[in-house]
Amino acid sequence: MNRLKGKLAFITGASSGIGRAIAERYAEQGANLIITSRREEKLLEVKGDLENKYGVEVNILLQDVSNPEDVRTGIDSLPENLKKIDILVNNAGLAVGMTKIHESDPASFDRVMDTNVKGLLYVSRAVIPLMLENNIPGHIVNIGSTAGNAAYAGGGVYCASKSAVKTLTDGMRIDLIDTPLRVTNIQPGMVETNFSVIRLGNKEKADSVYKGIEALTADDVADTVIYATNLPQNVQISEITLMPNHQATGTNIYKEV
Ligand code: 8X3
Repeated sequence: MNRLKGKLAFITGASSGIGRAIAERYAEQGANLIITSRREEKLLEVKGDLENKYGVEVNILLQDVSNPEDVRTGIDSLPENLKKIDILVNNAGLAVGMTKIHESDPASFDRVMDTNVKGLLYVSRAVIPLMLENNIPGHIVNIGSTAGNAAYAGGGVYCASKSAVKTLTDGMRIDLIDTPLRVTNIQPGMVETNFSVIRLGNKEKADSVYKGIEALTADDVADTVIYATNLPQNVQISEITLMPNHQATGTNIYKEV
């Protein structure tokens, strides 16, 4: 049963990777979209592609989630019909490098925490009240990570940011316990996207991360988001952890050599 047709989904970081795949899966189900990112050209490309393929309405919102003013004014300026958001997917996130905390550039701490943690908070702070005011039985999906369950070498800050996503998701679910809103944390393990290219600075290094293991694809993650948000209103998935077949935990990975 398709409960997503005609719904309005707001997806951050939707110009590429997991965010773009999530946008496409919602469009495929007949949902209309608001997609956000800092990259207008990319957003326009996604909009054109999804509108052509699926005949849904795709609205773009240019915003840097780590800038609270940008987030607030961007969402305030949406026309009334686009303020009736049914599903918020807090996807925007990144990792910077694989270095020890005491050897890292302090600016990288800000980049990771400002996007993965504070960005999620700013967007949620703006969107959740709209769901409540409009009596919408909304759904908040936060994209966490297996990295949120335990730290690994060179990943201290990124792992901490995803631990925060896990705790914030639980906090939101508690805050919204007496409302129809549902809150879900999706925790993917290894997913092959541009994530590692951005993190490590080049494609060769990124390729070596996924060598010897069939990683998840962005579509695999998107399917899980669709599953969690298409369930009947009385079903609230608190957390889904998904990993490739040969990954057992965030740090136990079997690679064929
Ligand atoms: C990203 C997964 O394995 O790089 O969230 O930490 S991993």
